Amino acid sequence: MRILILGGDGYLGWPTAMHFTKRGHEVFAIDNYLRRRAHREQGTDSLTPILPDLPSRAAAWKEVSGYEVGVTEDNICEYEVVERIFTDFRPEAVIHYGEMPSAPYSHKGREHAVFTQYNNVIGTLNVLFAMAELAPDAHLVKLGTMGEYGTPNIDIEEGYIELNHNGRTDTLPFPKVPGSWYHLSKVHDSHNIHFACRVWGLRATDLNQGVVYGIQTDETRLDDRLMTRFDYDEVFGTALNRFCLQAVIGHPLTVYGKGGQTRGYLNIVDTLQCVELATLNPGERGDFRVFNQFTEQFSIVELAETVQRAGQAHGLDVTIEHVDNPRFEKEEHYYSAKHTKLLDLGLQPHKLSDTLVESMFDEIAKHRDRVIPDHIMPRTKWQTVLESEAQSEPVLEAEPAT
Ligand code: USQ
Repeated sequence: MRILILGGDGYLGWPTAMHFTKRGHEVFAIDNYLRRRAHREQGTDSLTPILPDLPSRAAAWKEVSGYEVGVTEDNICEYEVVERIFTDFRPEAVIHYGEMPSAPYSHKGREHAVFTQYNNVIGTLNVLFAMAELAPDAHLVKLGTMGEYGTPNIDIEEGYIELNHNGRTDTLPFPKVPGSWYHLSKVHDSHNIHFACRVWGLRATDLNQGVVYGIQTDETRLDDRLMTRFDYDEVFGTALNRFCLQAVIGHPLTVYGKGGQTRGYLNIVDTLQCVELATLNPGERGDFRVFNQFTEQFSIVELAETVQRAGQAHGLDVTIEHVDNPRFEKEEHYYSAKHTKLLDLGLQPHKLSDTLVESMFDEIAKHRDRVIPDHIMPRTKWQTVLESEAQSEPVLEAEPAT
């Protein structure tokens, strides 16, 4: 299958590119290095020392495995770019990771919120128009987020809910009450994609993914040059990855507020499985499928306690600190989200275990000299925008890297 990967330089995009070529697919990856530039601007970096660009990663992959990934360094917010790639590559599947992925980044101030929504919504709109014009049979596999739903006081369904209202019944998109400008950008995408499926008969799968953790996949393990990025800073790092790094360097685990915030989680190797299952089993033309993509749910305190326990077994002295919550979110709430559609397609979950956490400690410890401790504590606040220390930071331009 000809598979186009948008955001092919990212934490998930690069392992996905290797994964699909190894299974005999023709892969082309595009990225404009948005996250690398955002890191440079805030003085942070990936813990893992990744190769400097996509062409060097593709060359290393070819040398190690013999497989080729086609790459281009460009921006999907420019329609000519998307048109050119669709014309030249003629994708049968489009895997779309190509977005600004951080909730805190979108809360640094007005410009960051505008940039996030412009970048994510316009990029996706360009992809939809290119599909309608040039690849109407292709299947869009879009990375959405569980955060689109928020934390409602009812069970979360997979995308749709049957409602009875004043004696009438309909199946409608599940209500969405997201918790950040970033998560909202994904809600806007979902609405736009659903509309394009209904009106133009495109086919798409929205993968509402939970928080991903992990550092290695079967392919990244083959050679140090194939490593994926690993973010731990307050802007791009996510809960479990941050906690594992904090445990290794002796920083207290940063539980925000009471820590009852519950989310869905999955191992990075299960992201690859889920994306593959969705891609190889497309829906019909006109279908907008929504899969909830996570394997287990935990509260933040449960995660911190798991890391603490694994740390103790590993000889680390791990403490847990409840820091002031920089976000506006419920800290104690009901949470029960369905996630059976990917299991029905054959997903075999790799669940979180103390051994897995300990193996992450070992990987992290190899690069501990690269940690920048100043960027671990949260400083981007949801409610005090004007007082935020990050207010003076520059915003990325929606321009390709030069
Ligand atoms: N949290 C802490 N301490 C930390 C970091 C986070 O208590 O040091 C808490 C947050 O307050 C939040 C929860 O952990 O309640 C999750 O935060 P996160 O930073 O791990 O994840 P989030 O901001 O939700 O975003 C991440 C990815 C995003 C993806 C999303 C899936 O950055 O791209 O869409 O996870 S989900 O959370 O299901 O919406």
